[in-house]
Amino acid sequence: MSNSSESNVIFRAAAGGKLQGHIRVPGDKSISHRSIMLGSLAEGVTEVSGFLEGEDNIATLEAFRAMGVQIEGPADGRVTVHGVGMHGLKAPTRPLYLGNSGTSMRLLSGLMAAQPFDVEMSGDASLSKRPMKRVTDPLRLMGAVVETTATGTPPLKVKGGQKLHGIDYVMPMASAQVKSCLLLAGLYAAGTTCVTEPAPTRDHTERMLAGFGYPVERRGNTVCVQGGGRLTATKIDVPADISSATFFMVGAAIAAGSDIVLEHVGINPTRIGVINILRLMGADLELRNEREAGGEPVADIRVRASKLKGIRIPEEQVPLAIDEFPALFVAAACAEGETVLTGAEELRVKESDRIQVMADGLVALGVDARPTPDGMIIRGGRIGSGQVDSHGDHRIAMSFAMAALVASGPITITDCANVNTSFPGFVALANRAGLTLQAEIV
Ligand code: SPQ
Repeated sequence: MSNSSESNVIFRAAAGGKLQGHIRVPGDKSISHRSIMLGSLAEGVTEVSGFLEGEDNIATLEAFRAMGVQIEGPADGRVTVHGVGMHGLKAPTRPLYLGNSGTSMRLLSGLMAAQPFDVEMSGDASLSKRPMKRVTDPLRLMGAVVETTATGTPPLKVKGGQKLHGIDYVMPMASAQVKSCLLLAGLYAAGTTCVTEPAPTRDHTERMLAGFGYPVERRGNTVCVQGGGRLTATKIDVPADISSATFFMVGAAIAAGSDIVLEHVGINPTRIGVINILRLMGADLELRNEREAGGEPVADIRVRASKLKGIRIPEEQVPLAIDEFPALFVAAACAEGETVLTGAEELRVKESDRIQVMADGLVALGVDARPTPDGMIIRGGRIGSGQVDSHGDHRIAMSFAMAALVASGPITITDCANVNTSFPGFVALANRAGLTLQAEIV
């Protein structure tokens, strides 16, 4: 799962510290991806502010540039997308390289299935191991022609010129990427495409489609679009990413004396599992100045240190906090008593196997962490000193950096280059907030 570039990065985090001040973490990764995709297909010019200039989002942006879309920026989070309309994309002259980004590949597969040209999509070592059958199976039911490797992994080869038709699809897993892929393909399909999810997942695609003037129908856990509509350019203000804010929420909750305010964080109800779970554990979190920005609810979040207790994590919270478990495992390691996570087998197919990799790292630091097929059992206690391997997974690297706040000695974290996929500037911001963290290029 390591980064494909030749150099890599080691984090050296000194033990101790507390988090303080007012900080704004970078823009939401999921919303930033979608702003480029829908902006490109819209009629008119879409202005995006707060765009996440991380490697994953740049991969999406470059893919659309390669398909003839004129995009200015990013500069200070501002991007201007000159939309080409639903049928204006051009055949790229080379395969689309999507780096580490599962969202780019899975959402693009839905859009590419409906284009008049062939496309090949590839990724780094981690993305090349991630399951794609979850999108290629339903896309084929819609009439798409898509090839993967024999094991259902990238590269994806999508054959152009197919006529798609709408389907009624019941997803076997709670996945916003699968839902979004099918809705995006559904924009081009004859008739209606409906996707039913087993549990609510992030709804940024649906919200943003509506923001671009595309009708989306919701009935309970089912969401439907009619093919053949148009998107009208708009302005998008991307809120700070709750998944990036999570590291600071957990750090402040566990480190005595912490008191931090995280500004302008997206608190979409389909993303706030981390707030719900931390509150159940006894964390002191206050949402201030709740407001709306570009169709998404936002708030400033104040977090003060408190005594955490172990809990059984309610399964309905799992899809609402799916990317936050690496950090939540660190919170559990600092809580009194046992924390039990179940129903989270999806964690095994992220940028790394987040159950195994986090359990290995916690055990290396002396924590009683026992992985299970669909979760983890963690008995809180002391976090020791040592070296852990992030396996090239950005969220694991940043979670262990926060663990150093309460560790008995320094923590060294290897294979951290991919922090730049979702959180450029993490080291500087973490140091400003109170961590003592050095990044060393090796
Ligand atoms: O893009 P990628 O690599 O899949 O990123 C991750 C992450 O931790 O940043 C997952 F590893 O986020 C996904 C998230 O887990 C982003 C996402 C989206 O934007 O639609 C949805 C979730 O994935 P899934 O598989 O549950 O649909």
